[in-house]
Amino acid sequence: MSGKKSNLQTEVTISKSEFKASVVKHLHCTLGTDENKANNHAWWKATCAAMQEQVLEGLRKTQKTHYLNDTRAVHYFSAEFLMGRLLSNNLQNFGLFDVANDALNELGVSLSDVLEEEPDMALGNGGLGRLAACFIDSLATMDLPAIGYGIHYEHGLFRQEIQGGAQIERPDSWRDYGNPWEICRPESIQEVSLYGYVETKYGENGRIQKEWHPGHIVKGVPWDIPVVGYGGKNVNVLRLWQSKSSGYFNWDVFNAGGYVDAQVENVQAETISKVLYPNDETEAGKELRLIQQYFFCACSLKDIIRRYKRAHGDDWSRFTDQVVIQLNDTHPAIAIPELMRILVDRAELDWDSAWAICTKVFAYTNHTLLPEALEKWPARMIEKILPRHLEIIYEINHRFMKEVDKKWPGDNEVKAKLSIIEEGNEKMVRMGNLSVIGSFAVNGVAEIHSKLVKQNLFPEFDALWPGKLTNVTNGITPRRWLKACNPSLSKLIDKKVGADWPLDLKQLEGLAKYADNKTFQKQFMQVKQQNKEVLAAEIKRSLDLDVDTNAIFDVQIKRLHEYKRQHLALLHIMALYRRLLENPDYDMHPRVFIFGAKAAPGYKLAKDIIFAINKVAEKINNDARVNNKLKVAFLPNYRVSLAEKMIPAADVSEQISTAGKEASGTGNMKLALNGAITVGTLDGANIEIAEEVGDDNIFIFGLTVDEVNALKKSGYKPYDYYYKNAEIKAVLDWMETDYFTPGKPGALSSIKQSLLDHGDQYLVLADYEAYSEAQKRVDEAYRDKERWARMAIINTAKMGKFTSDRSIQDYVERVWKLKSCPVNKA
Ligand code: Z15
Repeated sequence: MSGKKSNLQTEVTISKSEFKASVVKHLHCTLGTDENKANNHAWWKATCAAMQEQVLEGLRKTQKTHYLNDTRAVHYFSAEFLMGRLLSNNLQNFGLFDVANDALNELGVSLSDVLEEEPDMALGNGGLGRLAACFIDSLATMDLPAIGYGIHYEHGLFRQEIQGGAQIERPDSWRDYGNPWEICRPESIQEVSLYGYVETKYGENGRIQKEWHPGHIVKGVPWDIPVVGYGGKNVNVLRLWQSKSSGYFNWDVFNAGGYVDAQVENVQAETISKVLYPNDETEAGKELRLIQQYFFCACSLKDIIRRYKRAHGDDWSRFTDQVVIQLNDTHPAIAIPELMRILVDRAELDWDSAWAICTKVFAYTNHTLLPEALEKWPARMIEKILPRHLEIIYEINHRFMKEVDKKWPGDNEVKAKLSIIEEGNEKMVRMGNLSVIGSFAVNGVAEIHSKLVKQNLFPEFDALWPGKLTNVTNGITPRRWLKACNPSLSKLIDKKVGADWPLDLKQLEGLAKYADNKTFQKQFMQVKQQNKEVLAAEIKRSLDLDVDTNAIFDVQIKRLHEYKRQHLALLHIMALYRRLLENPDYDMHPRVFIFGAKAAPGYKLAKDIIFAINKVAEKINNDARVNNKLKVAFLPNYRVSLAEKMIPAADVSEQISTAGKEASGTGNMKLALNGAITVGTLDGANIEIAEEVGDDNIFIFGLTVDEVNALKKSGYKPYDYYYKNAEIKAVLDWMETDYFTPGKPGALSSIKQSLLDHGDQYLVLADYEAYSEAQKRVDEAYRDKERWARMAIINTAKMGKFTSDRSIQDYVERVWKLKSCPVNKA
């Protein structure tokens, strides 16, 4: 990034006493309470309201600036935005954190307690949703005209409880007591059609006209969440759509005495934005999910077109200059046929002109190669819900097949592969193919992933349109993931390299020269120690478990998925336990393995792995023979706000996916930025992290992508590893006893079965020995305090590449062609 603003140069200057007065005013006038009666929740709301005054002033100025400059803008379409909490972030970005802290202090209130009152805005599952949140933070920070479009879910990702070791899902009701940040915009309500049929009409000039007669109409109500850029000058918006009944009232049904039935239609309309689907990387193919996708895309496109027409009327010629739409995975891919429908059926453009517009507007990000995550919808389902869209999809495909035939004449195999339609028992619409065909740019999210997208997923598309497939390596916002979550480390960094690193993360490189400095090493590790003590207190509070902060804090935090291999870590933990039981003098530095993970509610084996981790933890944590060396803590309800507490305290970062399966990973970046050392495979962004920190400052192990492929090709036999490696055998057999589940032998055996009888798809056993050996290297390195401190410092110093500002700059230059538009004064 070129812009080198100092973080002192913020737009807003409000004094402590003014802030105090504002909080008290809101306590009285917004919340109807007073300083004596108010609880922390009321203080939280009043503090948000005080902050929101500043935020909305920034929003107004930003929107005016964008309007007056008629700026080109990016529209980030995403079914998920995993925002987490906003108060601390907004205070930080406005440079008002200390002001608020002091102001509340004088009112006898603790800001950190107040911050804990805020429910996480968990409108996302994991990496993909959090990436969207980091990206809109960077867009706002970099003064880029941008709007996030998504769904205003009434219930975000479920709250996880652990009962008897097992995951229980509870509804997340983040808005039950109100959301102080969101603004309803009834003036921008949109209507969305569903179901019905298509009428074919013949115009005077012989032109065929299609008219969709919908069966249902639902309303989309927009809620705006201000997105405050660092420095507080630029405030963008995240616009989330809530579904409502359109108010269309079926009087016929009512007159027939069906008042209740008529109301049922309302209930159905309001179901659309009720709940976030909790599956990360598996497509369930549910009708409601497709309706959710179409609902938010249709609302958002209407919104974009309304704004465009306000400036340009019916002249479509400048549309592609003003509008670019980034599709966050294929979830919003239905926007492509929807824009075609608007242009062809409504604006009455000819097909070719409409297609030319479409293919200059959309760009698509692919986030996975996992076949179960690649969306396919039954053609029959699309036909029922969106009959006109299915026709349009067929027309897009028909014309595309002609193009394919020009390139590969008569090659039916390549046609079958590239077709949007998958033929078979049930015709399916492949949303990935539709996205590639309808976009002008397609990107993967890390170098290796983008390479595999080109080589394995879409090789023919790459041959057909050279240069269309590209890479933009993911990033994370250093404002939330270092400055706000790790204030002690941030202050230490400020002293060494100045305070501008949150806007220019490459400046962290300036820390490298202190990597061997004993004093700095001490300071750096002292901060880590303090953060570990804070997390230890949280572990005590949450699990009633005592952990030794001199132990290595070994952290694996991510969605529970077999490809991420939490069970590889579990086998190794069991092996350490076994080594300690067999030899009480087994030489290892004390270690606490700390997990956070949610499993999709319908993903049986993932839930079994959570259960197994908890059962093994229970046994180990209560076994005095090994307690001075080994503990396991599974922290329930992993979420953004918990990540903010875990990441600053981590010594070791577990990034152990099967090579080729993790598209990028972003937790890997957050942990390394906070001085944790990665134990990782050569997968996703781990490879680029290794390039940045150097081989001495990371623990790489395991099979590479090529080795994985070769092993699978030669016929992988997990039983070979079971019989060859006594430790693997002992540990897997242990799972079948009732040692960890007294009275219930076999309660953990589904894991063993998946690894042996079901073929161990993710090569856990093949990588076990290398992993165990890498963990010995970790142990040895940690005992050398200076070596470890040096490694940790280098990790923080070399993370500059992974700021989401760099990712966004890549998108701006290579995809969006956007110009920044700083907000005018006054
Ligand atoms: C998701 O969180 C990711 C990919 C998906 O296809 C879906 Cl549906 C959800 C993740 C990737 O697994 C992760 O490697 C990547 O860092 C993240 O998206 C952001 O790109």
